[in-house]
Amino acid sequence: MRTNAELMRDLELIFARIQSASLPIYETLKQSLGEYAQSTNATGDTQLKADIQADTILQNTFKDLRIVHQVCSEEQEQAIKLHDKGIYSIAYDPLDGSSLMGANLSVGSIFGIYHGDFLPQNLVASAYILYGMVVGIGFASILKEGVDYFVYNGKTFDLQKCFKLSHKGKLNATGGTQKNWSLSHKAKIESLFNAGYRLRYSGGMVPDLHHILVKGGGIFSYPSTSDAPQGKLRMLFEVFPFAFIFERAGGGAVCISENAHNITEVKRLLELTPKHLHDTTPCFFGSLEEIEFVSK
Ligand code: AHM
Ligand code: MG
Repeated sequence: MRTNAELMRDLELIFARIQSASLPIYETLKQSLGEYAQSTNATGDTQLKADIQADTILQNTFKDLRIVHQVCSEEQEQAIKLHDKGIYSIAYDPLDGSSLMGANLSVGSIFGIYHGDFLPQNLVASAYILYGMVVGIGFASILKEGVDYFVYNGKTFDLQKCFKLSHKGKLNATGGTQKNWSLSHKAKIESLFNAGYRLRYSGGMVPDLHHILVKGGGIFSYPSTSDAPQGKLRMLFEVFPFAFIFERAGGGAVCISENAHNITEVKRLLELTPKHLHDTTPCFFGSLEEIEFVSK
């Protein structure tokens, strides 16, 4: 195992690479019109040209970093081995929510940094890049509580805030096709709205979860539905990194399994074991009060 000083140095190296990759990806987005390519990715989604460009930028970003053993991308079928003696595995979604680009909405990149193999217990840090009016980066690690948020000022990334969630928030970001929700999920969401929660859902996981972090609380859900019992969001590329980030911010992150009427099991997302790189899971991220409420 690494000492804290060694881990800090390694994470600084990886974070510097993420920062520098964010700028060419942002440039790519500014030149792209949300144009589709002729290809599909490992999950069968039609790719945008920008998905492929962002993926290539990130592959090149980590390629010569000797501490990285392997990387794996939402856009690739298999993990890519980089350095035999490397000790970290990095999983990333190069451009999450890319179908929103045509509508000129914000999109993001998501990173999970594992010491060893791609298992949630091995996560040592997570990051997301948000491409909006400015480029912002959230970063959390096992070395520190809270989620540091950096904003690019045209020259450097300045630390703007350390996000910590309140026990309870006001936002409700609800994903999935509503007609396919379970009755119990429908009832929970309705009672949150009846209690005064406001709907905030752009359809981009990065801006939607970032919004909750900025406002200090609330809940984001992408549940099990009758058409997608295992949800939509991928464990390695989207769910585990944000579960880690929400826990570091003092909130919770759970998987709720349910049948048409009732909850059958509630588990911490970071205790799940993926069988395949592209496995998905129902997921709930939020402040502790809301997570407790939806878990009952
Ligand atoms: P993507 O990786 O194909 O872009 O899909 C992920 C996105 C998330 O950003 C978002 O939370 C979710 O899919 C939205 O799905 P839906 O349109 O079903 O609400
Ligand atoms: Mg994605």
